[in-house]
Amino acid sequence: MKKMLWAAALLCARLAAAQGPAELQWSSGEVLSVEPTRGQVVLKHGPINTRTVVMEAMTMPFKTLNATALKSLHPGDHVRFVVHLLEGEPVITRIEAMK
Ligand SMILES: [Cu+2]
Repeated sequence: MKKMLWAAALLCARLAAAQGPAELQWSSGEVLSVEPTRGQVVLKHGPINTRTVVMEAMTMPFKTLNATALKSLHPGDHVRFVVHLLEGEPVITRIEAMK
């Protein structure tokens, strides 16, 4: 009985890791330029270490899934963002300015 509970708890933890809100892995950076019409933002980002994307700190352009979120961003803004590997390319799925 104890073993079954343990197995269930483990399974829950795995499911949570795979799809729960806790899965959001934020990275941080600074906006250098933003092009909402192209859904693109250039970030000077810190080290990224998520399940699918690992990078040293660098400056690079990112595509975003949500171009609307870019409209409120400006050069110089400090942001946090969630990046995923989509078709082999890092794509930002969430981005928001830090106050
Ligand atoms: Cu990078």
